[in-house]
Amino acid sequence: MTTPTRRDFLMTAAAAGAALATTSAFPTLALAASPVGLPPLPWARDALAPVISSSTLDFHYGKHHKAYADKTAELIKGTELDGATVEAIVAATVGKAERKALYNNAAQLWNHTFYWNSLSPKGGGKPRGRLAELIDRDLGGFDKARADLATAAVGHFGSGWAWLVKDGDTLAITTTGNADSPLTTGKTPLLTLDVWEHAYYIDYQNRRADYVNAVLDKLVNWNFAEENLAAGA
Ligand code: MN3
Repeated sequence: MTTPTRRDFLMTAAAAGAALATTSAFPTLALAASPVGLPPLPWARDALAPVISSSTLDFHYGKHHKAYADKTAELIKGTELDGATVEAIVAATVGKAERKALYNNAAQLWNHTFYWNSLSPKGGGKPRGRLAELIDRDLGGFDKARADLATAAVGHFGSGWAWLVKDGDTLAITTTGNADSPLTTGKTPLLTLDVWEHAYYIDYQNRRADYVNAVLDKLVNWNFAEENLAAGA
């Protein structure tokens, strides 16, 4: 299956109105068709320490992520989007000023679930297989790709996200601001790093670079990126 273009995305979003409960706008992703609600973390809350402490997760997952999930559920209640997947809600609300609050909360609900899966207590190391081959081909090899991802994450101004994506047939590193994600521009997300201050301030205060480098060294889940690459291929 090819990566959806923006036109495909918008058409899918429009079509989503007909069958919102079952249609995902992003069928190629490993995490497609996410129900509204707070999903369980994929590891124990203290499993990422000391790189990311359980105190950070108490707030980041237990307060921030939960609030995005709760607010999304509240905002869809009694609307035509009640029962829709998170992906379909993002698709149906992106770019619509009157639905900005729902878009922001649903997109942040999705982004955080994707972020938790981008981390693993057994992470770090290097990607393998086809992902490693594409990193060599498109991003100048692992060391350069890792450095460029760190530079993008550290250098992003303000709140947002750094991503490894597949853009058409090519891997790329990109960032998005606030709640935005590559989903809505037709790119396939493979991996993300949250660079909102709430992701690192308890553990690293203002030292975003220390957080980013520690995550890339110890937690980044290349297996998840490989799964997304395989699912979106
Ligand atoms: Mn966050």
